[in-house]
This record gives sequence, structure tokens and C-alpha cells, in this order.
Amino acid sequence: MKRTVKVIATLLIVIVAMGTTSLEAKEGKIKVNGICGMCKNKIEKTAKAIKGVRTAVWDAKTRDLTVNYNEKLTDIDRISEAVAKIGYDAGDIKANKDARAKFPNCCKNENNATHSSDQGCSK
Ligand SMILES: [Cu+2]
Repeated sequence: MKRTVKVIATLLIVIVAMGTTSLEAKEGKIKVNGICGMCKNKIEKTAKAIKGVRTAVWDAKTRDLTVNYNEKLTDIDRISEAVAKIGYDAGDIKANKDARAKFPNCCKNENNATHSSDQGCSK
């Protein structure tokens, strides 16, 4: 009898824990105007460095930064701000101009869609 109570209690804890985890986990997309693989590394590294961000993947073709994060610890605005700070437009937040000025030229060329690749800038 005691054992059954213990098993049920453990199960309840597990169910509650699973429930809260899924509630806190949120996925969101942010448009980030990166160009190449080097941009990708920077964008993803910046997003992942934020407390509460579990995964961050930037797609060079769609230019979407897909983030999975704990909404109790962070939010889309905070992630966008961090990415804008290193020199990229992120959603509605404009890139930090000083940071962007230090980019290699190819990373500034936003209209050259063919430059998008998994490689860094060739120069
Ligand atoms: Cu780049």
C-alpha cells in the first residue's frame, strides 16, 4: 500500500514537471538580415548566450532565426535586442550601426541574395 502511494506521488510529480516545462518552452521566429555562414555563427552564438535560450538556428535562405526559449527567463524582444546590438536588424529592432560598420563588406551586402551560403565571407 505504501509503495503504491509512493508510485502515484512520483508519477504526479513527473506529470506536473512535464506540464510546467512545456508551458515555459516557447518557440519564436525573428527575421535577421545576416548573409553568410559567418553571420550565422555570430547570430546563433549571440542568441544562445542569453539566459533561457535553449536552441537558436538561423536559416540563410529564409533569414529566420528560430529560437526555443524559456519564457520565464527571456522573451523575443530581449533576444532581438541582443542580435541588433551585434549589428543585425532583428525583427523590428534596427541594427547597431557601430557594430555593423565593423563587418566585412560581404556581410553588409543585404541585396546580394546569392551570397547566402553556409560558408563565411570568402575574403
Ligand atoms: Cu556574413
